[in-house]
Amino acid sequence: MKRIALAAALALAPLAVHAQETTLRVVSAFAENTQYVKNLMPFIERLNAEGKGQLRLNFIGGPKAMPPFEVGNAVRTGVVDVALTTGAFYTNIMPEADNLKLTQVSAQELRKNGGYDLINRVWNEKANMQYLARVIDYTPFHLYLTKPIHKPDLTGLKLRITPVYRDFFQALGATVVQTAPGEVYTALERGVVDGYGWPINGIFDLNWHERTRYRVDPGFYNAEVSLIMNLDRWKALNAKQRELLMRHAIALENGNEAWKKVNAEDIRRQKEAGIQTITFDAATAKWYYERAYEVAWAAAIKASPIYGPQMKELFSR
Ligand code: 173
Repeated sequence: MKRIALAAALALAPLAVHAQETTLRVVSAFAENTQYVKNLMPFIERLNAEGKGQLRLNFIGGPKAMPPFEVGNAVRTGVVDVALTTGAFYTNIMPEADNLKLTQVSAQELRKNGGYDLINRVWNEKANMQYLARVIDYTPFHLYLTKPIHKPDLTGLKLRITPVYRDFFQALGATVVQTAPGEVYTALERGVVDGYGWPINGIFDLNWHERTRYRVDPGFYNAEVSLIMNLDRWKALNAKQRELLMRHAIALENGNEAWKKVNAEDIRRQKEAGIQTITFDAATAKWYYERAYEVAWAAAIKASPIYGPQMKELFSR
C-alpha cells in the first residue's frame, strides 16, 4: 500500500512542480533546413525564454517526424498542438484551407478588416483549429519547368502540384501529379514530371535548381505558411499564456516584409544558377495572372458556397 502511494506520488510529482507550465508540441510540414523553419526557431526560443514556468513550445520536427499531408489532421485531433504548415496540405479537412493563397491584402489588413475573424470562424468550426498567424506573405508562386513553353498552354506537360496549383495548371491543359515537397527532386531527376509549382523562394533549400531550366513569369497567388493550433488546447490556455503566444506570433507575422528581400535574393540566385525566365507579352501575362485567380475562386466558391464568397470579398484587393 505504502509503495503504491509512493509510486503515485512520484508519478504526480513532475505535474505538481510544473503545474503552471504548459508544453505545446510543435511540428512543421516543411523540412528543417528550409527558410520557413529557420525563421521559426528564434521565435520558439524567444517565446520559451519569456514563457519560463508558463508556456513552452517543444519543436518535434519536420516531414521526417510526420508526413506533410497528415499534419493538419494531427492538429485537428490534438495528436500535436501547433503546426507550421500551409492550407494546401490540409484540404482533406476542409476545402477553405487552400483559400489563404488567394489573399491580396496583408495579414495586418486582414486582422483589421474582419478577414481573420472569418478565417477563425471557419477554422474553429470545420477543423477544430485556432488560426494563429501567417508567417509568409508577399511571396508569389511560380511554375518551374524543365522544358520551354512559348505561350500559356501546358498541354502535354506533366507537372508536380499540390492543391495550390491543381485547378489553374489543369485549366491550362497540364496533366498533374500531387507530391509532398520531399519527393520533387526525385520526380525531376527521373523525368516523372516536366516541372512543378513552388513559391519564388526556397528552390535552393531542396536543390531543385539543379533540375530546373525555366521559371515562368509572372507569379500568381500569395504563398501562405502559417501557425495553426488545436482548438481544445487553445481554449485550455489561460489568458496570460494566450497573450504571450499571440504577442510572439503577431511579432513574427509583422516581420513578413522581410520576405521581399529573401525573394529578390532568390530571383538573383535563380538567374545566377542559369534558370531562364519565360515571359509573355503584357496582355498575355495579364490574362495568365487573372486566369489563375478566376479559376481558383470559382473552385473555392463551388466547394464552399457560403464562406467562399465572404473570403473573396475580404481577401481581394
Ligand atoms: O508547392 C507546395 O508544396 C505548396 O503548396 C506550398 C505552399 C506554401 C509554401 C510552399 C509550398
